[in-house]
Amino acid sequence: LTAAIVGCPFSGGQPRVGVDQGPIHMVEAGLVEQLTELGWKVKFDGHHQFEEVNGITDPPIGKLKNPRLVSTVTEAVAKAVGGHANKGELPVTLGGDHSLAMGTISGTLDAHPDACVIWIDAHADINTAESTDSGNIHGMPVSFLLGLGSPIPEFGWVKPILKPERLVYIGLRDVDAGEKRILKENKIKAFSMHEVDKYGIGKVVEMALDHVNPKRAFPIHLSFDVDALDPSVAPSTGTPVRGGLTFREGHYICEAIWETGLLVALDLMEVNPSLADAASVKQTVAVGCSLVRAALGETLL
Ligand code: DIR
Ligand code: MN
Ligand code: MN
Ligand code: MN
Repeated sequence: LTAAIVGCPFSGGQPRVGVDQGPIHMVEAGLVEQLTELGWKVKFDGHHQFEEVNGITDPPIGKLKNPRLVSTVTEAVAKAVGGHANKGELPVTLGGDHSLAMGTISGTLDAHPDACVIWIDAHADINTAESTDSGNIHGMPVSFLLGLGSPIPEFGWVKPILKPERLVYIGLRDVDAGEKRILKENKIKAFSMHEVDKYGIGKVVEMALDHVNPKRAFPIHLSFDVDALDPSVAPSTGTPVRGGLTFREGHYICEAIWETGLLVALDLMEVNPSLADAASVKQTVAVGCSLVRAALGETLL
């Protein structure tokens, strides 16, 4: 089994500097060695270099900030992830902000057209060009993948091939009014922190899988935004929201998806080592690595 680390030092989908350092910190913390230790053959050919796209003239399109930069970078990520997935390798994409998932999920669906997406996040990241308040594209990748909102020519490469019934959320607690409407209109299944409290994480993951993958036959893309975790567990992230998943709840999700035997791609996003004090940064980077290990089969016993 081969895991391919796709390091994406990119922050253009949101305004806070430093999230581009997330992947560098996770690799420096020993992630490659840790996965090797688990029995994986690990491919890591260095972090992706996006500087060729810096310096392009990139005024907003409508409210969207850095649209050409985000489009160029995510298209490159789609090719990288798709290339690894098409070779039967398991791409592990380290972010970087969550706009990158436009690329990672496009790459996964290129290799596995029937894949489903499990999106772990405090946020739904499903704003459209019309509904966004912030204009930050990391709050929008899901709408592009679903083909919602008016098409933007600069993002013409994104094939809107994700189906609403192949997507499920866990961990939501900061969803914009416009996003709530979009979720309802498209009948997208979401388990917020309210459902995690009500049913417990074990039942929630089972219900999420029953919805998105009823026969346990579809490949799974797991996109994990570290801000799904409570800020006391993962403080170094750009948009922390209190009342999040515990350390164990986050790990349980990763372990349960690994147990299905269906995981084909993993994203670990929004680790920002420039936010919070050194101890918090170390803790957040360590938790990020630990979630990746849990999703790649680090068993408890
Ligand atoms: C908000 C925040 N819904 C937005 N989104 C975040 O900007 O669209 N996503 N923080 O990770
Ligand atoms: Mn590569
Ligand atoms: Mn996110
Ligand atoms: Mn988030």
